[in-house]
Amino acid sequence: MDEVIISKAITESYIKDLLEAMEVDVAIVGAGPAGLVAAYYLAKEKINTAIFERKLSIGGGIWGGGMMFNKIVVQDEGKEILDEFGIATTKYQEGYYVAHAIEMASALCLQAIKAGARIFNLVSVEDVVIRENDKVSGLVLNWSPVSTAKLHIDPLAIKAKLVIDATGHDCEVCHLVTRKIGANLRTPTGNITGEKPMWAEMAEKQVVENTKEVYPGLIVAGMAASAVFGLPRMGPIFGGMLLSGRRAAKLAIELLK
Ligand code: 48F
Repeated sequence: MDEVIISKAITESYIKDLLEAMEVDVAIVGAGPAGLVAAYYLAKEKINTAIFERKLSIGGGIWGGGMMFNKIVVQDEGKEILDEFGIATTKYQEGYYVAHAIEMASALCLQAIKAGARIFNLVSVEDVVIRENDKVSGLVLNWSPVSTAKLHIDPLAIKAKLVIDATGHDCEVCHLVTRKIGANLRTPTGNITGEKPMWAEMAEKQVVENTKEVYPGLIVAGMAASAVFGLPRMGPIFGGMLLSGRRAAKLAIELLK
């Protein structure tokens, strides 16, 4: 065993992946359920897709289920997506199915990778790249520990034909765009409206309907869509996140044409 060969294998293969992600069709920010599902459906259609995730672990809010009970609930439409990913569900009662949060996080991640999406963990998106007509055209990246340690280190950038903000409740990419460009988002107020209190049924329906291109080059998915469009939150039912991710992928494919 040669330690240097091991080290070269890691660095060379990582750099190859990173170079291939520097000009992508779709860059997804956040590897929660919405981002992972979007990545899977895009990569399955041979769309060059990369996800950038701030944390060490992939899966966002899946792992803790509801209040750390590591189970999640989906409705009929959500179950169809879990079936496609090979995730087991048990029927609780008509229209309500339970899945294991850890199985779900692992399987979404595995299937996104197997479909061909590249996932970069420990990478934070700290800015967007803007081109003609203020179109979002890429991302500015840095290692997550750089901001944690408050290090003064410049980032790197990638180009993307489309960006999906799947950063959850914080809708970080949309915040960057409104703060830095003073942008008019395609929301009723032109701004980030802010999430409303819980109403599961309404929230699940509306999050899918509001998975949209919210700014030129920028699609919003999952809880980020709820926050941007001022929708109610849904709590630990996850069908809306899965369906929103699938819709974001479909929309991206249409826009790329
Ligand atoms: O929060 P998250 O799971 O978002 P989601 O896919 O799903 C929401 C549900 O988990 C749950 C819910 C369902 O009922 O309400 O909350 O909409 O995943 C978002 C991911 O984005 C990462 C963050 O670490 C998390 O894993 N993230 C956030 N900001 C950045 C980021 C950033 N600037 N750069 C990279 N990753």
